Amino acid sequence: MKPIEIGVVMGSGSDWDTMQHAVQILEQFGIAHEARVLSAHRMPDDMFAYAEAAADRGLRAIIAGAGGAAHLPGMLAAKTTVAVLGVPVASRHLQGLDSLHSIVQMPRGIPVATFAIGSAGAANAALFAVALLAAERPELRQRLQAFRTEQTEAARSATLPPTA
Ligand code: RP5
Repeated sequence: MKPIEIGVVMGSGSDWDTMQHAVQILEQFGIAHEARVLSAHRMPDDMFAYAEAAADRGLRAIIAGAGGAAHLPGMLAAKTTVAVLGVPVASRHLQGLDSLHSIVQMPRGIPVATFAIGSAGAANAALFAVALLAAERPELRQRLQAFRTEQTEAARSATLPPTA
């Protein structure tokens, strides 16, 4: 079995609908990954243990999704030098603007790469992780380019009104 390279963590099982879009991309590119719930507020000790072990476990990046008072990405970043990619999950009352502000406003010195609210952000965080790995793997770079080409062709062949 290939060693896990990317961790996908989320503050609650209720974040899965959004975060599954990150997992789908990693599966599509054949990247060894894991997905688990890791709540900053409900299981803080587990969160710190995960962050502290991340580098020694060989994780290359952690994609962390959370909603509302979305402290998970920032607190993971506080405890590891592994790259943390933050995904704001849409919250019920504030539609994820709270999540976005919580994740993006990190103090200087502890970066979290922050993506769009919701499923596009989750997918893009995974594509970004693939791009990081592709820096050292030409075959992955080619697959990423093929993904872009396919997307371009789909956009070019779009008809109006849209069908699906
Ligand atoms: C956050 O609180 C989670 O990331 C989730 O987006 C939000 C709501 O969690 P649940 O109450 O649905 O478990 O910590």
